[in-house]
Amino acid sequence: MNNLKQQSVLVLGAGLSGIAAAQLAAREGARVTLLDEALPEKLAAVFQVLEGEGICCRAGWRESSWQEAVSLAVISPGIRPGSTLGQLAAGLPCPVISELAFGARYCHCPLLAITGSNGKTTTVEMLTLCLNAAGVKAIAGGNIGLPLSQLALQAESWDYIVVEVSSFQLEHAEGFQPAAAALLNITPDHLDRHGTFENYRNLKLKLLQQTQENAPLVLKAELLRDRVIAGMLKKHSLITFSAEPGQLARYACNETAIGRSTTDGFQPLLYFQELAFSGHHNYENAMCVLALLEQLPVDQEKARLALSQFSCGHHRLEKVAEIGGVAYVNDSKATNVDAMIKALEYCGDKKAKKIILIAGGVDKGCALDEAKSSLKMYVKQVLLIGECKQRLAREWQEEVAVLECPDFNTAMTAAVATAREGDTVLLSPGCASFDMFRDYGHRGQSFVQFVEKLKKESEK
Ligand code: UMA
Repeated sequence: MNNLKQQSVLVLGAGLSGIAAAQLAAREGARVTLLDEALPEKLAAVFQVLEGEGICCRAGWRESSWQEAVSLAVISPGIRPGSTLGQLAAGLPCPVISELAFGARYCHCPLLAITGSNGKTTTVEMLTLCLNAAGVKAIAGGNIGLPLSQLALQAESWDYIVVEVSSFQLEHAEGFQPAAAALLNITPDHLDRHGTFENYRNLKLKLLQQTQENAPLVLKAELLRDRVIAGMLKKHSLITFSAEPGQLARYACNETAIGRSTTDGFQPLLYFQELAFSGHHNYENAMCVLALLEQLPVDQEKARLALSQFSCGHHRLEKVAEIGGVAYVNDSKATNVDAMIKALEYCGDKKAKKIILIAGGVDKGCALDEAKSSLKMYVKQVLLIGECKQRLAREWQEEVAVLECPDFNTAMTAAVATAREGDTVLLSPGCASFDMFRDYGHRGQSFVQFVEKLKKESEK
């Protein structure tokens, strides 16, 4: 239902997604009601603006049902199925769609969707940079922070929107049909919300399954070893990539370069020594970008040059400083265990335990076993923070020295006291940040501020 004139639309959640969706529905001529569970004081300022635009806003919502007639409901990604608004959505007689799927209906350019457990934001940033460098106009949207509804509201137009897609946004995303889609990897994440790994995996796969007919689908070759995944995608034509030696993938690595496998052998495209980024995980992100670019009518050489110059953003394996021979690395963006393992492998030295790791936060219900061998191999001391520190201590204490800290500053102070020349203090929490910080950016910024203060003191 694209024509919303005189229709009644209910928007659930008044964060970035819900506000933009409500404004978009109103622009399309709908009568819009926006509901949020947060207290009225918190939303007063924004609700005043929205009421002025004719949107009916209700804060402090506590009922799990809705009595009035409604033609369509748009749900924000942060609303869990079991929550008050989640239950209200489940009981509605009308279609319920995610903000992602709703916004996409009104974005009039091809959408290039990227999902996965780790590396989504980096890959979206890489592809957006490459497209703009190749002379086409592209913008990054979705989970990266700019809802598609907000892009649809803007008068500006783009040749492509590169969309970061989260598993939350894929609930109720029927009808979201990007022009191309990529799946970087799938490792356990957000199981506190999705219940089982299978549910989480199926949501991620849904993105590939529902793309437009003949749309290019890019994915990590290893995923096809899983018979369920291979079965689910058997009707699709797939472009694979892998940085692991011996994988049969269209995009791969040799000792010196990232390249394309051809019938004549290996064609190098980007030499490692010319790249501004490093790490296996980033090589795979870059391969995914090359695979998507190959499908688009853009100047490939200009795009590849831009890709080689890409440097990773803040909070992702960002070396903040070196003080007294100790490196301080901010990897606050590692919000699951798999990302933490990648950080340990990236910063670690197989010959000696040189990492002082700060981990912990909100437990997302993921198995912690996989981290054990990396912790044992690379880590001298783990400093634990946040809600799940006791569980982490119990799980890891046999492999590595662990210390539970009452707050972030205590953990940082203990890290500085423990570190010796040649060591790395690594913030790679493997958990979400919401118990102690606004978000992972705030957590990373707290790390950076502490390190900058330490640096100033060391220079006195
Ligand atoms: N709310 C309720 N009831 C609930 C849950 C939320 O009323 O049960 C209300 C809150 O009071 C608040 C609003 O809903 O006012 C928040 O909505 P939201 O949580 O959907 O957040 P948005 O501000 O709309 O941001 C969302 C994404 N947030 C989540 O998925 C949790 C942002 O991703 C995304 O950048 C933004 O849309 C734009 O697309 C953040 C995120 O943490 C960065 N994503 C997860 C991740 O990356 O791991 C998936």
